[in-house]
Amino acid sequence: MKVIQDVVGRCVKLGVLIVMCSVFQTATAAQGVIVKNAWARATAPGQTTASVYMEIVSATDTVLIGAGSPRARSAGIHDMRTEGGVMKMRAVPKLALPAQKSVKLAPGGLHVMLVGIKRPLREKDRVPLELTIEGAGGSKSTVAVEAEVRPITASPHAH
Ligand SMILES: [Cu+2]
Repeated sequence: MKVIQDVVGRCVKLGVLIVMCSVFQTATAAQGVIVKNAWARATAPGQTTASVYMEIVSATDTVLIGAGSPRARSAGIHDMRTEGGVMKMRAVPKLALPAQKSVKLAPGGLHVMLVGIKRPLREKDRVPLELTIEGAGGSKSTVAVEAEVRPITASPHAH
């Protein structure tokens, strides 16, 4: 009898474990957003803003609707355009992430702007970021990203 109870107990525990695992898997799959090569340039003394670049691939059609970082007072998505020979930066409240397409945030274009940096970004620092993603039906999720800080002179292709 004791043996049977143990077996039943184990099965129940195993069942619970399987249910928990599948819940986690669904959460990951529903999000399905992969961020690669996140980086920022080291900041100069007194500089209070910084741009973060990365490559985002979403498994399904989603929208990037916001960003945040504990290293900055606020963060947002920006785009840079040349209008009449002048570089202009504008806020992008919603950035579409079409399914399976690689969306590149790179110098001279899209970037995550950190505003009000609390301490300078130093080479080899890892800057934590949270991206807010809106999926189908308005479901929101966050993706944690770590941006690697590269030398202040780093070009887009530097590694
Ligand atoms: Cu900007």
